[in-house]
Amino acid sequence: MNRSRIAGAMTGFAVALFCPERPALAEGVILSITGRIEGESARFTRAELEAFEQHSLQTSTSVTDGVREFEGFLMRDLMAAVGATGDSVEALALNGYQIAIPIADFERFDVLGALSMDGARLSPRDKGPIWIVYPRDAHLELDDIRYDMRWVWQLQALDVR
Ligand SMILES: Nc1nc2c(c(=O)[nH]1)N[C@H]1C(S)=C(S)[C@@H](COP(=O)(O)O)O[C@H]1N2
Ligand SMILES: [Mo]
Repeated sequence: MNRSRIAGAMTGFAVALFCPERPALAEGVILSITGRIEGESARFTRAELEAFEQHSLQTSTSVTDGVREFEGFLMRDLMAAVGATGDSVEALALNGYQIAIPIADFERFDVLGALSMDGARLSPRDKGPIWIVYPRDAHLELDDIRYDMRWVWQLQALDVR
């Protein structure tokens, strides 16, 4: 082994030693899914989430003015992709907000994992990178505080239960 090989090996060792893998911070990953799915966990980059069929919906929200257009993947497609078998998902946001959402919501309604609003990417400063958005204006029953609570913005992780 020459010097640079040895140096390279030592750097790799140091990185492995001092930077243990933290799933939520793995490079480019914006969403981690755990719990009752196929495999231990699933991680998605923005590009991987954009590779799902993209859907858009227009709705008013409880936190913005007027009607907005959201675009992203269907939560039901995400559940299918990870092989979710549970009854609910515990959604966790970057700000620590956490709430259980019945998976049945994703079957009954076209609930989006929205990645953009009005054509602009959602950033962590502005409800991004992922905002769970319900088609509220299309279903009277969704205009309800119980559903408003499930509009998790800054979504970071889902645990299927
Ligand atoms: N990340 C995150 N998402 C969240 C919340 C929150 O605090 N953090 N509040 C929830 C609640 S309780 C409701 S009613 C709606 C609207 O929240 P707001 O009325 O506090 O603006 O967003 C939901 N999504
Ligand atoms: Mo709320």
